[in-house]
Amino acid sequence: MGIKRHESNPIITCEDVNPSNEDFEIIGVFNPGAARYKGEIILAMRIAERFMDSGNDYIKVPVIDRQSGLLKILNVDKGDSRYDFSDSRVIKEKGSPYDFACLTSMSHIRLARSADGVNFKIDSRPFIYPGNEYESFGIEDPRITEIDGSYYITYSAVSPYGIVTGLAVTSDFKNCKKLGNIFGTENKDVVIFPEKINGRYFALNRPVSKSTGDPVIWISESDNLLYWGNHKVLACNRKGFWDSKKIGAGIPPVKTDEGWLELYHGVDEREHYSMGALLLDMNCPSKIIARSEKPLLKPQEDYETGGFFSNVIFPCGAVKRQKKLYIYYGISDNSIGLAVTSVEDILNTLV
Ligand code: MAN
Repeated sequence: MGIKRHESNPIITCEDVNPSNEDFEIIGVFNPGAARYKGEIILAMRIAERFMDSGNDYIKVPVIDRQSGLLKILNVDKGDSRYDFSDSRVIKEKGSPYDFACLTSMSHIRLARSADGVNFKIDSRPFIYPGNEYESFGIEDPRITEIDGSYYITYSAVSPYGIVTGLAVTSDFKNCKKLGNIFGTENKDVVIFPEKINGRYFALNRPVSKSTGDPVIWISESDNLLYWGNHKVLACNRKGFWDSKKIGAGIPPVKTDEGWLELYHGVDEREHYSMGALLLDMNCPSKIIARSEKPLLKPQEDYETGGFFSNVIFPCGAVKRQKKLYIYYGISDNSIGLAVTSVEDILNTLV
């Protein structure tokens, strides 16, 4: 059967979502974590918003004030030659060693619910909103792992301190509790395995070294989901392949008869994001058994090669439904796509 994009793709777009604030417009609904809850499929989606433009001279950047926790506007003069506006996602300061001075939008996490995994009803209010000083530029890219009836949500928290990974937990998808930062700066793309292995929890994560080394996937262990250690490199980028520049974990690993299946994103030299798979040893997940030589999904449809930041396939969640695997992926920082396959079909592609 292979892997098939759903005919209704993109299944969720900006038009389907109402802004969290009357001064905002939605510029992206993407990179969703996924879970099964009481017979429904739930998506935790990243919603990116910006102030509606009121003039041509300034970019009104939304930020959360680090002291008060309230929303405020940072006005950045479009004519200010100190800044570089060439990347739609960020504003850079020319000559600065940092990747960005601030973002052009602010993200929060919103839920969508569905009985069939295709048609979703979207909550009108945010589920997790940026609030503390580590989240002042927004919170992004949620992944959900169910462990013993609790749903743990990891997300990237962005602020002038850098990007860290926060953890939140819910048991009913109504109330949610933030548990703090589980990985420090610069670390994101954190996915937690759904059960203990040899008595310990495991998580994949993606630190970015500023000294030397490319962004690659690490694996870490914990006794309690809050404190992580025994960090090891799991998988590296591969020169000459579709994942040559950087890689990051995508969905929380899925248990299969042959080991743990991880769907991850890889970026090539053109800055195109594609999806591929890793198969990890069941009892020793720091050991790779097999890996995709070619991407399982690469940007090719019109809606994938356009968008806010084009050519991005960014999986963050998958659920099993009627022997199929429903994979939810962010499309070009703009909308949500669904790809349907089976675990067996993916395993058959791995070498
Ligand atoms: C980074 C993150 C993601 C985003 C991609 C593509 O990896 O910011 O949220 O989807 O870049 O822009």
